[in-house]
Amino acid sequence: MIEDVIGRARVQATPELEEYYARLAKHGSGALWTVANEIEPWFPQPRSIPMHWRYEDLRPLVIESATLVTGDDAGRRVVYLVNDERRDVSAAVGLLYTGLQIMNPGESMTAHRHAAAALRFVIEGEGAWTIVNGDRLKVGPNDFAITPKGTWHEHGNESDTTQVIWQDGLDIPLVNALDSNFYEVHPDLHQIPGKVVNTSLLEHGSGILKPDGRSWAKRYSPLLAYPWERTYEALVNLARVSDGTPYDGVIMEYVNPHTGGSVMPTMGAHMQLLQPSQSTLAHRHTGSVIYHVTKGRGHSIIGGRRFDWKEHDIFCVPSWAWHEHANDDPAGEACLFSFNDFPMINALDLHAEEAMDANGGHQDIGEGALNSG
Ligand code: 1HN
Repeated sequence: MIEDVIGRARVQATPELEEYYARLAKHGSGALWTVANEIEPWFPQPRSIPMHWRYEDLRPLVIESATLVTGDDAGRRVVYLVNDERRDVSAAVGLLYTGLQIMNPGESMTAHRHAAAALRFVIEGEGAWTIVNGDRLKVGPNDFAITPKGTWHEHGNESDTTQVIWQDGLDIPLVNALDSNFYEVHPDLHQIPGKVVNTSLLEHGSGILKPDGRSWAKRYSPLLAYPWERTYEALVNLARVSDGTPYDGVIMEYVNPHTGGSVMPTMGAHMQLLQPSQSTLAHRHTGSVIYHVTKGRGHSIIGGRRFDWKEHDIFCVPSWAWHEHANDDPAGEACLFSFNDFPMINALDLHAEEAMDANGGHQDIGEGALNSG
């Protein structure tokens, strides 16, 4: 890619240079000016495209998978959602993975752990449980749970009648891109859970108090499950006193109660509420986001394309793509769950953000893309 700009690579190829490049290649080398403009874009060039996955399309296919393979053979029975431009790394957007996992009544999966971190957002079914490092969590629709890096985990469905479907979110493409992934099957195939269910919620989930004299040195949240009722209550309470942000409406982050920071070092998660007929302003930022429509119907315009969504649909916003959301229901609110790679973007000081102004121009609203925060 030649750019006729001073300060950018603008060498025209000649037969002499081509012959020189061929000799460099033989020695495991190359001329920077042939690739410099590609590897140093003026602004982010995500390969991922905005995508929308309709639950009504995917649900029958997910249910079909439960008759095609056993949980034991599949390891986890998951239909994963993949970005058209990121099939090579099994990512839904950027370096984030997501999928829909189904468990039949009475079924359970074996215990394992990996360097990739995982999160779950429950879609349907009442009997789901997961054991994370010995803590048995019971989770129902719209509950959010985490399986941080290196924690032993196994899941099941104790219902006699209904299937469970939940959304998995993982940072696997990231961890693989960093060549840092490890995987282990539990030596006993199963953990022995503690006697009390949802221990982490009883210990760390009060929201206003933290246990005295208890230290927590790990990099992830000691709270492993975030029930929907309390999430929704917090959101509605905030909506009574705040309009939230112009770009996202009333939005709250699931936090590590010990630090107030993100739930895990690589991935964060939010729940947001859009008031009846509310539409937000467009902005763009570095970092990738995967949304799950928890409630309501509306649309988002992402990278200039309109996606009409309804309950349980999933869509993604690639890094640096303009996006805005609208609740199209004049009578009811809409809620969006989302997870992202912001903790990592922030840890690496790569956050940049711009707002679109009324004339379609843009305005920096971060610390400046090339300044250090
Ligand atoms: C995993 O461990 C689970 O434990 C789900 O439920 C999906 C996708 C890729 C790698 C590991 C699970 C996964 C996964």
